Order: sequence, then structure tokens, then C-alpha cells
Amino acid sequence: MQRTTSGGILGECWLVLVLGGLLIGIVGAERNMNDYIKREHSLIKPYHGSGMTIPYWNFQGNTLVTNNFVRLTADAQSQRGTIWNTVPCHVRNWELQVSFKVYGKGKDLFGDGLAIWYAKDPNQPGPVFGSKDYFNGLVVILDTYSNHNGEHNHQHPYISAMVNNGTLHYDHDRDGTHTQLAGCEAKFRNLEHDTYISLRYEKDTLTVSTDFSNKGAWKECFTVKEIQLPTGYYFGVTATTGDLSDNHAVVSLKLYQLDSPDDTKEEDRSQIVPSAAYFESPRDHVEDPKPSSLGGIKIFFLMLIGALALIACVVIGIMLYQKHQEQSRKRFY
Ligand SMILES: [Ca+2]
Repeated sequence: MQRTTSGGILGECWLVLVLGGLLIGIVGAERNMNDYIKREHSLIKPYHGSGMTIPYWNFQGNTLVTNNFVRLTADAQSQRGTIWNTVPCHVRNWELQVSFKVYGKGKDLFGDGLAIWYAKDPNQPGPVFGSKDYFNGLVVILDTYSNHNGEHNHQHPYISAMVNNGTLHYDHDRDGTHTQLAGCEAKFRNLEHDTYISLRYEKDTLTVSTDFSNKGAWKECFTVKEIQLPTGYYFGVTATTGDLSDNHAVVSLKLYQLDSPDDTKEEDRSQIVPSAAYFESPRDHVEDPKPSSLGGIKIFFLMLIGALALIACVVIGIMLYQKHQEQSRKRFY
């Protein structure tokens, strides 16, 4: 009797201890993550401050701020929307987690895609998914439309990264494959659940991971080592539509500081020129063969010449044969 009661009390104590431990663990983990989040580089609901502005963020173009997401483009042609951080980032090692949505009516045809930036010049309209070309910094592009058929060895949508020191051109006609560091195929359109991408830049290594499967787990897209990026650049997200369209929206941006105490006494990295040690094996920009309307006629003439040559050969052959026959006849007589 006594034993049973004490056993019951012991059991309850264990339960309380275990539950308490779990609770402390969860709260601790939560607090840890939140300790590292940099509010001035993050975009979190509710977005609005006072009036129509968003604290720390600048938006341009077709960008529409709702209660649940910041829509950069609607599912309509020729749109451009951007959102850029107003505070330069001085964190040395960081992870940017982006919750986004790309969706639209198009089943096979849609575009153009979404670009996530860590760049020197924010708010500058341009041709690279709504931002300037020959940029300084890093861009991770979620390209939904293949501008070029044939040369790619990958499918779209495609996620790729590019680092630029202001001298490189993003070649839309080749979907940037000539300047990309790495990439991976990924299906993130028209999903019912939330879709996330993470850019982790730690100790000069960039790792891009995705969570498109609604499992709450990151899947690595690619890792590239030896990337130099300065501090003091700006985070941003931009998107465009052209002849083809899609809704491109950002739900949240969360910037986590990964610096350890050792990193704080590191060198001044504000003057570093963006660079990457490794590119994917580069290909020359080869012009596509121009589809020619003379093609059919050319083939016709070639066949005609061939036929004429064949007839000429046969005629000459017959003549030579007849001459030979005549000569051999002469020999007999
Ligand atoms: Ca493209």
C-alpha cells in the first residue's frame, strides 16, 4: 500500500521533471535562436509600422504589402517589385531564412522568378530580376523560366548563385549559367504549404538549402567554399514578370547572426571586393544557329546539284563505255 503510493508519487515527480525539462529545453532553444536574430535585417509580421512604411525596409515598383505577405509581382505581365533593407549588414557570419511563395495560373508557362540579394547598391532598378546588372555582391536566383532551350543540362525552376565584383554581366539568354557558382533544380511553385530557402554564409562558405517538402527540415541545394563578401552590404528580394507571369511574394525574412566571440576581433571586412574562387566550368557564349528560311531551298539546290552530278557521271560513264566498246571492236577487225 505504502509502496504503491510512494511509487505513484515518484512516477508523478518523474513526469513533472521530464515535462519541465522538455519545457526548459524548448524555451531555451527558442531563446537561443531569438538571441541571434537581427531585427533590423528581418521582415516579420505584422509588417506595417505607422502608416504605409515598413520599419527597416524600402519597397518599390509593383510591390504590394498585405497583412500576410509582401507581394513583389502579381500574376500579370511586365511587373517588377523590390524590397530592400535600409540598414547595411555588419554581421560577419550570417544565415538568412526566407519564407516565400511563387504561384500562378500558368501550368507550363510562367516566369520570370525571384532573386535574393546581398548587394552594395539597393533600390536600383535593372534587368536582373528587377535589380541592376554588373552589381557588387551575391545573388541567389530562383529562376522559374528557362530562357534558353538546349544548352542547359538542368530543368526549371532552378536555383543558382552568382557573386559579382561589378564586372560580370548576368546573361538572361543563358539563364546566367555562364557566371553561376552552383545550382540545383527545385520545385517550389504552386505548393499549398510554406516554402523556405536559407542562405548561410559562414567562414567564407555559402550554403543554400531549401525546405519545400513541408517536413520542417532543410535540404542542401549546394555549398560553395572560398567566397569573399564584405560587410556593409544590403539584403533585398526582387522579382519580375515579362511575357510570362507569376505571383512572387515574400512572407518573412529572418537574419540570424552566426558570429562566435572569436569573430569579433577579426579584421575589418568592409573593403573586401566580392569574389569566388570556384565557378562551375565556364562555357563560351555561342550564338544559336539562326533558323533560316532558305534552309529548304538550300537543301533542294544541293539535291538538284547532286542529281545533276550523278546524271553527268552516268552519261560520261556510258560514253566512255561505248568508246571502249568501239575500240575493242576495232581491235577485233
Ligand atoms: Ca530564366
